[in-house]
Amino acid sequence: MYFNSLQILKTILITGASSGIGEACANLFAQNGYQLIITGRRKDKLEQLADRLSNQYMVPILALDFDIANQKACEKAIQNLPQEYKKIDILVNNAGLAAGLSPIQEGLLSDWESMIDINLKGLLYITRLVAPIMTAQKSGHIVNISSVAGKENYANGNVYCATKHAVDSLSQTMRIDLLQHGIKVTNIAPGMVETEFSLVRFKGDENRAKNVYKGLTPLNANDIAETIYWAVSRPDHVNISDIVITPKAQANATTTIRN
Ligand code: 8X3
Repeated sequence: MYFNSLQILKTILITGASSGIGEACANLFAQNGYQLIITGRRKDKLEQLADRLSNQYMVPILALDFDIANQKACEKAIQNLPQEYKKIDILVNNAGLAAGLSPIQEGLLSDWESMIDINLKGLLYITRLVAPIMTAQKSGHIVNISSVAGKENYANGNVYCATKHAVDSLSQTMRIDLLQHGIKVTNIAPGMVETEFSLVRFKGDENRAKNVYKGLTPLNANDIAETIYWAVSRPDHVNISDIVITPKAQANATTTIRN
């Protein structure tokens, strides 16, 4: 695929793109000819991804490494976008994490704060900066990555579930606020997806992380990327509001069947 400056490419901004669902989205959208803005905290991984995808798919890619939990850093990144990246068609609010799995009386405040700062405040900081770009264009699509933990609660999920419930709620209210501006909002609620998610939640404990998916086939990051791609590639008059997606072996947040 070759692009020249006369071709108008759609631009997608993906947060948390250095691994997992974000990386899979970057890959799939680059493959389909989108211009990418990828953000994350891990500069090396982001730049390697940008190099690989721009070589493989010949699309323009801007890699921005900053901490989404830092409001000033978000502002600097979005306000200083190069001219050719200033029109953003799709925002995928993907950056997020689970930290810890402890009962409320034992949870670490630092874990709670990082989940609130990234999953909730970071999503809001980026949305507050990108939504006005979309309202000025009178077009755009925001995809929020929530979770089955944003639909239901499970033991020890407390603050993680609360942040994902908040994302689910924000998807609903964003859809109302942005309706008159012609902007679509899609909420995606994945169940078990095997990425770095559990490794991060259990602070690098590989055995604990592996046990989460033991005896079942979890979703992979590409399953979610394909779902997002499908949702944003519907005809203009169609808005996909909300998708819950789980492995075949998972009925809801707390019910699985394992071999
Ligand atoms: C990830 C799904 O069930 O581990 O958000 O919370 S779950």
